[in-house]
Amino acid sequence: MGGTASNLTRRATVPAPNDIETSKGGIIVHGLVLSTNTQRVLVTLAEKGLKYELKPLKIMESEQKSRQYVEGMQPFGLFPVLIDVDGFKIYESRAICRYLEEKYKGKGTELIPSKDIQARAFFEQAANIEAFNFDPPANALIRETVVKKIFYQKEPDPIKVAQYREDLGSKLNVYENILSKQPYLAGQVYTMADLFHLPCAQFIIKFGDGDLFESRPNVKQWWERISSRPSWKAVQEMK
Ligand SMILES: N[C@@H](CCC(=O)N[C@@H](CS)C(=O)NCC(=O)O)C(=O)O
Repeated sequence: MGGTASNLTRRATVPAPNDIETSKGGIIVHGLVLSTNTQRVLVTLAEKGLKYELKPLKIMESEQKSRQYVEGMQPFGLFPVLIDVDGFKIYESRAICRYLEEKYKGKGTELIPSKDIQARAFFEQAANIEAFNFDPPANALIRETVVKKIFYQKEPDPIKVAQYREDLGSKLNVYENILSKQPYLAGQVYTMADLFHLPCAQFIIKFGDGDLFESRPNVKQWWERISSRPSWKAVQEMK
């Protein structure tokens, strides 16, 4: 679920920021299990073996657009937001994931190479591939095929769907080439760059455009490799 065009001027009755933020000393995620950006954080927490509490937002009441939330949690009125055990608060899903990796380095899977400078550079390259090549057309396709239908009860525009499929397909052609030479986007090992793809790719597959992945053998194998990890299965089971 990408950002929706909720009415920014609508104000909901929500708990005061202190109530929203209250932590019993554990990690708190404010978000929704069906949100792509929340799932990105949840799968990172699973890979790191970290316990947390997911506090669902009342989106039907536009809680994320309330003044309390915008002022105290996320200035753009979006989610997820993570509050760490010491009260440290951070938003933007990819930034949250990177923070968790740095903060809990010794725990669970190492998701960002830290010792080898070239491996780290290849990770950054792969993370940028996801952010600037995969995410824009993937999100556009999800907005047209999923968000429009579920949140606005409107049928997808077939011309737009065809355009977004073509945009994403042309990027996945490059993925196909990269993944013919290495099993993961950054090289030989699974990294956070692969993980970042999981939520949007899963939505695209689930809502009828899985052929974009299936029809490219190396992309298909990569998808099977990254989506069969217990961390992602655990997030899927939360729905
Ligand atoms: N770049 C942000 C995007 C956050 C975002 O768009 N979140 C969506 C949920 S997946 C949201 O808050 N939608 C509610 C709205 O637009 O009001 C991130 O990665 O955290």
